[in-house]
Amino acid sequence: MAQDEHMQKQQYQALGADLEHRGIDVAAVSEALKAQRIETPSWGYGNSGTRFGVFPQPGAARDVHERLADAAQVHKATGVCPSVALHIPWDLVDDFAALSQEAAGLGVEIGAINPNVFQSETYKFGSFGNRDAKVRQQALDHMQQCAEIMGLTGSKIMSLWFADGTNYAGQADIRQRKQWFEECLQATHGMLPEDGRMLVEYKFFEPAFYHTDIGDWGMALHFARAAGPRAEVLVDLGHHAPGTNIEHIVAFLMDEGKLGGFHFNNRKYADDDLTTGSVNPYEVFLIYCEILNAETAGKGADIAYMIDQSHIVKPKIEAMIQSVLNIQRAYARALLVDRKALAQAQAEGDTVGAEEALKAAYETDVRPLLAQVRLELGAAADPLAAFRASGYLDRVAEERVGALEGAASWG
Ligand code: RM4
Ligand code: MN
Ligand code: MN
Repeated sequence: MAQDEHMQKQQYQALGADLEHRGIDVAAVSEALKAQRIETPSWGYGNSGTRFGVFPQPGAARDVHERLADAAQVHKATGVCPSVALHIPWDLVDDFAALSQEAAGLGVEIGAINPNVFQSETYKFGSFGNRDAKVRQQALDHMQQCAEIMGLTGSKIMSLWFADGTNYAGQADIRQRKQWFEECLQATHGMLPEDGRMLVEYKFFEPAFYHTDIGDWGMALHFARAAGPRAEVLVDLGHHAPGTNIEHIVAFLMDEGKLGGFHFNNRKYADDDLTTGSVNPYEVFLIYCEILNAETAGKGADIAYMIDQSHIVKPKIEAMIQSVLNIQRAYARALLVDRKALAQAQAEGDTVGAEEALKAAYETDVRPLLAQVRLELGAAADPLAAFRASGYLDRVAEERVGALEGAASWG
């Protein structure tokens, strides 16, 4: 161990010297990395699957209490994941104030509240877009319940995703549904606690395959504006058509002051919910570059960085830690971009030089810097190794009897 620590120190010093030489303020970069926050989702810790099957894992969390405990392990190892998003009713309990206390005891807090108006039979033809006013009201009642849960848990964010849409041409009046969405989102805005805000997520297909009521970021932006001042857009990385330039969307929304948050994950084909940065780590880096560009221009925003993943073949806690590490790496590298060199290359029409300014940062091995940041945060220099060495998974695999049954599945 002492040997490892010694190596880590040496690597950090070498990297630090290189960065200073490149004119980078290492102390400022470290501070920014220490302030980074990434929220993990309760639903990433339980058994889940695809519509073809569910492969239960030994020790997978069986209820919200165990999901919080697992999330606390991710925070302990990484030092940057102090909050946990809840999905209602998957995480419904009788006493949310007590749940909040329980979370605090574990060293974490309740983050975004995610209403669920897509699973019950009633919502077969939609929630806010349903032609039946009684169903729309039922969805609104659920929003009210979620707003109350925000009050009880101190959550500041209601995170909204709708499965609403149609499967066949002619199935419904799309224009009419848009208006119902506007009305219902406005009503939901009125339910928010005083210090709360709402995020509107979009997705271009699935489970509806002909049209989805909030199909892209432009529609989400429209609906956020229609809902009220405390509504913003949520960008889920997996919710775009293949090839979409997500960093462009990020830049656009930040300039409009309407980027509220992210659901980090990665995809190869559809809404795959794979480990963030596993398929395309460069994309995550470019997203952070756009965020930093907007921040530098005085267009910074209070962005909720959340993970939305469902781990099917990987052990869940390890997969979550991996995601956090990938996100940290992307941010760290973006912080190393020589913005002056980039601006100069842009001004001179030097396309190669501009791209090279990004690549120089992207190709830097930031692992020693992040290890140092984690040590300073009181977390583990190597979170994955530390978690594996902790024996936590073996322990819960023994304790959590029945974890191999009762699997849930969603799309
Ligand atoms: C959706 C969307 C939502 C998530 C559900 C489980 O595809 O990404 O954010 O809450 O899945
Ligand atoms: Mn999502
Ligand atoms: Mn999704």
